[in-house]
Amino acid sequence: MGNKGISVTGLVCSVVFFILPLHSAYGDVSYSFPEEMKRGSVIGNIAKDLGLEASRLSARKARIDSEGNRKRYCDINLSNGDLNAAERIDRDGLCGKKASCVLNQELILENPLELHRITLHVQDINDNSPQFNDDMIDIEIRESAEKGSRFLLGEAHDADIGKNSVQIYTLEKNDKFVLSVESNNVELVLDEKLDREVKQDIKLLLTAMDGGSPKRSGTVVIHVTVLDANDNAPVFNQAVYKASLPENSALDTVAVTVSATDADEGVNGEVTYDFDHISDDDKKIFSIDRKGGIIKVIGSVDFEEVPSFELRVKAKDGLGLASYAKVIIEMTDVNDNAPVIYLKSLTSPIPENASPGTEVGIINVQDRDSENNRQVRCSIQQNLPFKLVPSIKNYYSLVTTGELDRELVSDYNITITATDEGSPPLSSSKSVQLSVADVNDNPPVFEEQSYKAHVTETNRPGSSLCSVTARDPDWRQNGTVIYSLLPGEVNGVPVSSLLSVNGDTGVIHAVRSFDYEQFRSFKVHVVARDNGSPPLSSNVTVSVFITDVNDNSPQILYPAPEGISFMTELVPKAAHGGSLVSKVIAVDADSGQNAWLSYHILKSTDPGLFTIGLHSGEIRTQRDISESDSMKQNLIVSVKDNGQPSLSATCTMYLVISDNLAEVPELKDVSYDESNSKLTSYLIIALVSVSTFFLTFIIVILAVRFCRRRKPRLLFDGAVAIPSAYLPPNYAEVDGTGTVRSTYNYDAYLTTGSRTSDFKFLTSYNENTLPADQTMRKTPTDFSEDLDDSEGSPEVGF
Ligand SMILES: *[C@@H]1O[C@H](CO)[C@@H](O)[C@H](O)[C@H]1NC(C)=O
Ligand SMILES: *[C@@H]1O[C@H](CO)[C@@H](O)[C@H](O)[C@H]1NC(C)=O
Ligand SMILES: *[C@@H]1O[C@H](CO)[C@@H](O)[C@H](O)[C@H]1NC(C)=O
Ligand SMILES: CC(=O)N[C@H]1CO[C@H](CO)[C@@H](O)[C@@H]1O
Repeated sequence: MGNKGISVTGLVCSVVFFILPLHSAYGDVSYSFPEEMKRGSVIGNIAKDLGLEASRLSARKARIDSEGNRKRYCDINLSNGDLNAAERIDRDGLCGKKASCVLNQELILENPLELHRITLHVQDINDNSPQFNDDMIDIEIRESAEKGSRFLLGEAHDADIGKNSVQIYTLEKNDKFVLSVESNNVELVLDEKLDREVKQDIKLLLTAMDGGSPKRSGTVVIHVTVLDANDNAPVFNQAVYKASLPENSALDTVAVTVSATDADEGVNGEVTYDFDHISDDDKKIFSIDRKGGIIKVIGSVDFEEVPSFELRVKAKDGLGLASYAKVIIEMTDVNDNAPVIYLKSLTSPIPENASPGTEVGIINVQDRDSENNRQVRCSIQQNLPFKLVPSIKNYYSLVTTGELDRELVSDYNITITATDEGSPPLSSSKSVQLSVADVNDNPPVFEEQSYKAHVTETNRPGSSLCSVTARDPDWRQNGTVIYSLLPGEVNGVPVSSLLSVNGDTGVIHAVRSFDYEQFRSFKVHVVARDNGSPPLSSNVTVSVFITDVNDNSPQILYPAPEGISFMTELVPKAAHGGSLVSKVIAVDADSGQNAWLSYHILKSTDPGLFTIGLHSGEIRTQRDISESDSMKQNLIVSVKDNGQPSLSATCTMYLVISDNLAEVPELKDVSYDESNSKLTSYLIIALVSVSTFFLTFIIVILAVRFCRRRKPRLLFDGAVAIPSAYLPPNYAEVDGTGTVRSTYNYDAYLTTGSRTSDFKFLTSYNENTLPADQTMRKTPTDFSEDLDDSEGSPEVGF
């Protein structure tokens, strides 16, 4: 075998690729040549290489043979000794992955038979590209695969060998995978977690490249399918849901709909909703639809109770991944609360003299709604002297706007109306009762401007003359009227001794009998005073007119009554008939008819001689005086007034028919007893002295009483002071103005300070009392008669 030759020519072959004959000392030759030479290509000249004569080759029947029955790869050109490629020689097919591909051929020569071994070294050329088994590599990777996971890929094949075989793999650039090639294991390594939801299919181009020149490559598509894992929790489309819901919304009103999506597939992506940690209260108000995420109202929602709700909702997928969102439901206010009025304070009653602007009450208004719905306006009805003044916040002061007058309106019903500004507005009202307290602001007012009373004289003391009435519209004691007389004097007489007024009823009584002849009318002032503090009063004039009664007998002034003086009239003897002889002069204290006097001769010595003028009282002769007429003529003349019944007086007229008084010796017969007259004078003087003494005594007593602090109340401030202590028990107290302060009867029956004295002082008030001068002119008999009269009038009580 030509092993040595091969080794010798090995270097040559590597340097000069083309055919080189390998000489062998013993006639072996080897050739090295690339595969895939065209048929007929000259491999080498074997004749030359073996030192044979080319011309003789044919003769020697040179031929190429192969060992055994193997294929013959080359032929010999007998004409020139070239060795030609008998057919295409594919190294890859003949030798596969063998590192050297050697074909053994033999050259056979005859004449002489010679056998030469020919070794053919077939060299590889890069005639094959790397090739993958399939066009596409399908890989399924679960998205939950961890980083670094490896996935084996099939390797690429290249029929060539050595550096013409697959040298490098390259992976299309991507961010998920890298390639790992270790000892022919080509692996896909996960470099970053997959997310099916981002990219479900990934296609990558894998290229295998050989090291030939030029390089050849083959590719395959790696199809990565990312399988789902429940790696996605549901995701709400809002982190916070805000909704507003009017309060009092009907049941089943949708408040808000939450929505979450889950990127996963199938059961991994099925989202259900629920509340998360919800209070029991809220649970009664809201429900959530598990599938739809619709939050509905199932209870009553009241803004005033809960103005807003904050709920957490949970969205969960089939395998339990959950996420959460917040739901804020703001209630919107509806004007469903009417304002409420609270009366915080009230000054009632309020005095009627409260000045305008006085605060009488404080009102507070509250509305549970909010915003405009709680803006409240307050008002009271018109035409009241009150108004509401807004104060701090929702407080109002109720103040007066005008003068109050309890006598006009004593109670007010103030209706306070509060209205809010909602739409529609709600309102409520409250009525406040306010009463007005009385103030003594009205004086009593008499019903008439003045009063007139008519009373006949000699009236009974105590009889009522008239009554006055005054009204006072004030309340209780402020309107209680008390009547009294205004102190004063009438002709020097205190009015209290004339009249008294019943303090309660206003009935005016006569205190004593009036004497028309003393005064015909008088005026008093009656005061009506209320009981307020301070009291108010007014007064009215009461005119008392006294009407005359025939209580006075005619009084004969001339001739003077018998006993005081003795008078005679001289009638001249020569008097003719009709001549005026004398005149009876009489007066009557009464008036009118009661004082219209008529004169009559009751009795005469000679009835035919004298007449008297019926109304003139003139005594005239009826005829001429004759000698036969008696010298002394007495006439008893009666003087009558015209009252009903009439009163009369008589007198005796002594007439002497004579021309000379001296001629009347019988005059002594008719003259009164001188001593008797003197006795009468003494009697008068004595009486006057006693009276004077008595009066003085009384005045002294009075003075003493006044000096002692006037302690005992005086019954009258008039002429007589009587300590009330001495009054009988049922005698009423009489104040200084003569007012009887009770309904007790008042008795004019009065005594002096000493009860032991029986002297009835009534005469002081008796109508028979005359002025002192008149008294002086009275005869003792008159006086005693007067006393008798008074004794005889016991009906002084009334
Ligand atoms: C005031 O209102 C009350 C009840 O509303 C009623 O009884 C009373 O008579 C009213 N008074 C006046 C003066 O209107
Ligand atoms: C009477 O008026 C006075 C104020 O002048 C008042 O203080 C008093 O309360 C009133 N009396 C009554 C009963 O109203
Ligand atoms: C009586 O009334 C008049 C007015 O009516 C008044 O001027 C006078 O002062 C009053 N007198 C008394 C004492 O009250
Ligand atoms: C069969 C064959 O190739 N014959 C060739 C041998 O060589 C001569 C001359 O060099 C050629 O002319 C022939 O064609």
